Amino acid sequence: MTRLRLHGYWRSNATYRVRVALNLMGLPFEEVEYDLLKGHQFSDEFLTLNPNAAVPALEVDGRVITQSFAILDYLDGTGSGYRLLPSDPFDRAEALALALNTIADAHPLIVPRIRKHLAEEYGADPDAVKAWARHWLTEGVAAYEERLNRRPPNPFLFGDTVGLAEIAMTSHAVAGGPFDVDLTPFPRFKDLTDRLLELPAFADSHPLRRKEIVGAT
Ligand SMILES: N[C@@H](CCC(=O)N[C@@H](CS)C(=O)NCC(=O)O)C(=O)O
Repeated sequence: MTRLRLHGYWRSNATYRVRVALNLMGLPFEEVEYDLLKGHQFSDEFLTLNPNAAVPALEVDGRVITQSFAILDYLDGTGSGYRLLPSDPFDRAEALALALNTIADAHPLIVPRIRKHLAEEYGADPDAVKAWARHWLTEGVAAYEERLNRRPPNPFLFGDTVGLAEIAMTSHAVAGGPFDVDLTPFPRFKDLTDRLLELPAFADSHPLRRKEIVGAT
C-alpha cells in the first residue's frame, strides 16, 4: 500500500488544497508540521524535500512532489477512482483556469515571504501588509464572481462532483479570513464556497481544524 506523508503547515492554504484532495479521494495520509512563522521551511530537513522552501510537499513512498497544483495533478492521475478534473476538454480547461486564478495569480502575492519582504525591504507596517493581501485576494474574488455570473447555477461548478476548481476557490475563501476580505459584494462566490466548506472533506481539512489537531497557539 502506498504511504503518503503530507509535509505542510496548519495555516497554509496550499497545504489545505492538498489535504482536501486527499480527503475527497479517501486516501489515508500522515501529516508533518513545519511552522513557517518560525522559519522551519528553511531547515535542512525541509530543504531536502523542497529547495523552494515552501509547503506543501507530498512524499509518496519516499519520492517527493511539490507545488499543490502538481500534487493534485499527480493524485488525479493515480486512478483512485475520484477525478479532480472534468473529462470534457473544454470543461477541463475551464476548471484549470478557475484554479489558476488562485494558485497562479492571487495566492503567490500574499504568501509569508512576500509579506515579509514588503515589511523588511519597503517598510510596510502590519496594516499596509494586511491591506496589500486583502487587495489581491479581493481582486481574485471579483474575477471569480464575474465568472460565476456567466455560468449556469449548477450545484457545483461542473455538476454534482467537486474537484480542483472548487478546491482552489475554497482555499481562496479561507485565505481571505485573516485579512478581513469582505465577501458581501460577491454573493455567488460566497454561496458556493460556504456550501463547499460544509462538505466533510473541506470541513475536516480546514486550517482551524488542523490548528486544533496540532495544538498550535
Ligand atoms: N505555488 C505553491 C505555493 C507554495 C507556498 O508559497 N506555500 C506557502 C504557504 S501557503 C509557503 O510555504 N510559504 C513560505 C514562505 O513564504 O516563506 C503551491 O501551490 O504549492
